[in-house]
Amino acid sequence: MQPVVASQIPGELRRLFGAARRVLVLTGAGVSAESGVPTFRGGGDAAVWKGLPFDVITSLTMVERDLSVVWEWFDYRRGVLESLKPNAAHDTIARWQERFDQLTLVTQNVDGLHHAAGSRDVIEIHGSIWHARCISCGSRFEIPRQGQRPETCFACGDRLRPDVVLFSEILPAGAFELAAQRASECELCFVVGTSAIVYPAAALPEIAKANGAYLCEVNPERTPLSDLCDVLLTGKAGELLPRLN
Ligand code: BJW
Repeated sequence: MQPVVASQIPGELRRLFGAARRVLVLTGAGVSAESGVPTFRGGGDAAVWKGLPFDVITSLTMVERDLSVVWEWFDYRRGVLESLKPNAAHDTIARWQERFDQLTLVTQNVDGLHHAAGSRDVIEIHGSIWHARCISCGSRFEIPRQGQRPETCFACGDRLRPDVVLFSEILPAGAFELAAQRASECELCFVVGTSAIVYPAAALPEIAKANGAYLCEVNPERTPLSDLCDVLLTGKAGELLPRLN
């Protein structure tokens, strides 16, 4: 069946939103676009990260070949993020955790803005720009908002890299498994601000749908997932999500 395309909240979605107990939200770069965070691939008039193509710089090859260039890129991005704040989409999703028996928030974003908005237990399936990880022993360290980032591992002394998931790398232990479990249990699934081309993240709404969930995409543009959805809310997340409350 073709999805309903809407820029206002359709009655069926409003009814399900009122009745649902288990809800999963998958977010991507578009949810942070209205905070001023550039996206990776554009869409919805969002700004795009500039510089080296991100899939070159965020590659395992680059980590192995020139870790200092990779750090330069992530230091720059943390610098951009320092002054940015959560927007109405982050705030709305954070409030939903009080509304539903089980609200699972899975984000592909590494920017920490869901935490900043007050969301708890966020499943960060692509890691966090605010953490570093040892290339040898895997120990993780928080990067302070102010001051120096740690250069070497406090546990074994080896070099640190950004604790983010690059192409061809596996996701943080247990993160996808938990997200997939919650996707298979949810009644309502929101897919917000993602181009839905990066797997396995993009498989989560597919799992939800296969297990009977109602699927709602929130995006100014269509994605490869759109045809699977029950409703497409066409527009900006920060404008549309608050209308559900
Ligand atoms: C708005 C808006 C507004 C604008 N409101 N919306 C199965 C099939 C095919 C391929 C694979 C597969 N399994 C694995 C792969 C390989 C690969 C993959 O998926 N490749 C595809 C590109 C083809 N996946 C992996 O390698 C993953 N690892 C893995 O699977 O390990 C096991 C394995 C290994 C080897 C072989 C097989 C299996 C790891 C993926 C890691 C992704 N990493 C990155 C970088 C993170 C670090 C960093 O930040 O630099 O994650 S890539 C980049 O893309 C980043 C993002 O999280 C991710 C997704 O991007 P996102 O969030 O969707 O952003 P955009 O920019 O693409 O889209 C923005 C959207 O917002 C647009 O739609 C706009 O319209 C919209 N928008 N304004 C709402 N206001």
